[in-house]
Amino acid sequence: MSLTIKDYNSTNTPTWCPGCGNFALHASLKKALVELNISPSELFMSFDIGCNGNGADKINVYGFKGLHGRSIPLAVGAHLANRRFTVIADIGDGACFHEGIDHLIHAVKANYNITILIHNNQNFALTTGQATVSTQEEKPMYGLPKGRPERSLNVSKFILSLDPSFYARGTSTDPLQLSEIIKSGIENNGCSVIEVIQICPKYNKDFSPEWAIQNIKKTDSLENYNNLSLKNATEILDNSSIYTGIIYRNNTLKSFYERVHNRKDTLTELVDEVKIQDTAHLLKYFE
Ligand SMILES: Cc1ncc(C[n+]2csc(CCOP(=O)(O)OP(=O)(O)O)c2C)c(N)n1
Ligand SMILES: [Mg+2]
Repeated sequence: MSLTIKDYNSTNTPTWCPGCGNFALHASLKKALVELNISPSELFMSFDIGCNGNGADKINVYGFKGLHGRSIPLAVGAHLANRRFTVIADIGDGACFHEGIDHLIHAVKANYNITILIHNNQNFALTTGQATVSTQEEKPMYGLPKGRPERSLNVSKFILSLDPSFYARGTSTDPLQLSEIIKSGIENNGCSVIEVIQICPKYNKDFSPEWAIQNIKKTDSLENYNNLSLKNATEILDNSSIYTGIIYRNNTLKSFYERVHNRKDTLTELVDEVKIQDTAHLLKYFE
């Protein structure tokens, strides 16, 4: 029997605000999974803490919700243990670029074959809208009514500086394009970073659907845009318009397991090699 989106639906009531970009993101993800024919029992998702992480019980897959900023190492562990699973790390901008930024760097540099889905709503939403490093400079935020004093991080340029094997940017205002991006990210052999510019109607009111229509353009609309070219990718991130699509791919990079020599000829996964050890005899040393 063929898969449908209903196979991924859970019966839990969403806690997200009306109009939250998480609805669109989950719909795009489920559509992508159906079209790639990945069943709920073939997918592992790690979830973070935040509004994004509250999606953990809204999608019917194998999942684990860990500590704030730590969904990437959970995904890496799952991938290292069992490559039969498609692995996705779901994470917010706060978690990814503050608490867990070291894990992002590590995963991209190691080029584990996982997909990192960053919900970039430009704030710490679950804790009621504090500024993150991706919040626009000088923007008034919760606790900072006169504006944010720190400079922002250009997250796109930061990700590109890591020389990722795949970096794409989508938006929750275009779920069909986002679904295609997610499909390409999952199919990429390596660490795919997908940044989703996500509507947060409660704490980032400036980013409205109307604003998105005026300011967001697609790389597909550019003549001769080549996402294998670092030069093209760098130029596009300097543009005053925000472009969505696959920004950059480096398909010459080998994935982590392709570089681990001592596992090359092994047919089993690490999870198959787990042995049950009887440690009862050790207890006598503690008597
Ligand atoms: C180590 C740690 N620091 C801070 C918190 C408090 N906290 C919980 S959710 C959250 C905001 C998460 O923001 P983000 O990752 O952007 O996700 P969003 O809610 O915006 O989807 C924070 C700061 C925590 N739970 N653990
Ligand atoms: Mg956020």
